[in-house]
This record gives sequence, structure tokens and C-alpha cells, in this order.
Amino acid sequence: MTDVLTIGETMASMRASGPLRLGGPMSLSVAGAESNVAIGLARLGHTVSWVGVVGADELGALVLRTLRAEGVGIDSARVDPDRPTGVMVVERRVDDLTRVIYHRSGSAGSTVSPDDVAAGFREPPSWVHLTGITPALGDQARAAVDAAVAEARRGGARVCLDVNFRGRLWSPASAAAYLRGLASQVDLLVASDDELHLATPEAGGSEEAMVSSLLAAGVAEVAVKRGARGASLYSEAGRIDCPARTVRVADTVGAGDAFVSGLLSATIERRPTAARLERAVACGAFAVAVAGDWEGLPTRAELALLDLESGAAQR
Ligand code: KDG
Repeated sequence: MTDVLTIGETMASMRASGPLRLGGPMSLSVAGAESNVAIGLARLGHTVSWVGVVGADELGALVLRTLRAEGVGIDSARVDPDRPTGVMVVERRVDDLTRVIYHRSGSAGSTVSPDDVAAGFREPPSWVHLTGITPALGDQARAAVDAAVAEARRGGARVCLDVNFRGRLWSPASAAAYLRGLASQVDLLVASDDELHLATPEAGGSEEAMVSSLLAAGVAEVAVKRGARGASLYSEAGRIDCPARTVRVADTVGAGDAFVSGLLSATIERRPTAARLERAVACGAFAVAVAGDWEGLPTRAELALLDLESGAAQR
């Protein structure tokens, strides 16, 4: 049995060291919200697999090689001979403000399908992790998300959904129309405070009111991320808060995925609620301290590093 099955698009990522229009060096890596979570879970010692599609090109090979090297199962990944691997370009403009450009329309990754999902479920998972990015990629990818939720419910797996709204892929109205239906079928819903309303049956009103409507619709837990202002975890038992850890920020992209990997990791281990939220926040801090979507994610042994005195050198 696999701890977590993740489904989504993973792209090549290129990070520019200055304004894109001036040219200059870029660093090449891979990025994808769901595979970022998968890498985080693998580093923490969990069994995790990724379902997605890459092109039969060098960037697709980079994606598969990276995931394999990080210990993520890719047996059900598919290579599409006719479509390219998607590309994400990240440009740093001012301070920690980043601009993301996608070249993913018509990509191999956007064709992930219910058949791919069925292949992933051949090894039954305890959890399935999905994001609001995949249904924004097209009808087939949306059908894959629906199939994953249906298959999870049939097989008794729990579903985690991170809203992950991407305004470059769909409008808030389209996202809300789809995500509000999906949200009531998930066990753990994760959202930033500014996107929670997109998944909430009764949007508007206070955060508490929105969360109450999700819990009433059958969602067991709702995690709300607030970046440097910390996070909260809500359930029928009430609300628990955790402040953010103080670290020097190198790159905020991927922090939310790191949060999810920590939360799922501690949930799988049946840790107490406060400890689960603390691990989620700690993983987010590790992610923002290093440039790249997933490169800074902690191993199990590294989790305790944040508790060392500031400025300490571990020898
Ligand atoms: O959460 C980080 C993601 O933004 C990144 O890895 C790429 O999946 C991605 C997306 O669609 O933005």
C-alpha cells in the first residue's frame, strides 16, 4: 500500500537571475505542485507515487529522473510522444515578488486522463493528493481529478485538496464553479486565506463562517495558510493556530506544497493536531529558505534543525 498518490502536471522550471527581457543565466529544475508534495513526503520517509504525463523530450526525462532520484514512484507516469513537456519560467522582479510565466497550453501534462489515474490506483493509496491546478488544465485533466476522487471514495482512500488557485489558468468564477462541487467530497481541504472562498459553499463572510460551511458539507478538516502570518487547522473539534517560523526568505514559490507535505506526513503518523500543524509550518519554512520549488524541503533528520539557536553551526 502506498501512503500517498499524487496526480498532476510537472513541468521544467527555469529561474532567471534578473529581468527576463534582458536575458542572462537561468537555472533549470522541475516544478509541479503535486510532485513538490510528493518529494516532500518522500524526503520524510513516506511511500509516495506520482501520476502525470511528460513529453518524449529531454525536459520530460529531467522530470522523471528528478522524481526517481527523490524516491517518488513513477511507475504510472506516462510519456506522450506527440506533445512537449510544459515549462514554467520564474522571474524575480522586486524583493521577494516573483512573476511566473507558463508555457503549458497543449502540453503533455495537460492530457493526464482517467486511464492514467486508474493505473495509479493499481497500488492502493491511503491518501490521494490533488490540487485546483489540474482541473484548470483542460477537460481531460478535470475528468482525471473527478476519477481520482471517485476511485478514492470507492477504495476507502482519503482525499486532500489544495485549492492552489492559478489566475493565469482560469478565472475565479470558473474555479469556484468547479471547486465548490469538489470540496465537499474531500477529507482535508488546504487553502490560502485569500483563496478559501473559491472552494466554499457559502462564500463571503468571515473565515470561520466559510470554514463552518465546509465542515457542514462533510469536509473533516480545513487548513488555512497565511504565509508569514502562520496557519490554522479547523475541524469539528475547533481551531488550532500556529505562527510561522522565522527564516530568511529566499523564494516563496513551493511553500504551500511544503506545508501540505508536512501536514500529510504527520497525519499519516497520527500525530496530535498541534504537532501536525507544526510540522506543516516547519516544512514551509524549510522551503522558503532555499531557492526553488522543492529543493529546500527537509529530510526527516533535518526537521529538528529549525530548533537550533539562530546562527548555530551544526558540527
Ligand atoms: O506550488 C508551486 C507551483 O506553483 C509550481 O510548482 C508550479 O504547479 C505549478 C503551477 O502550476 O503553478
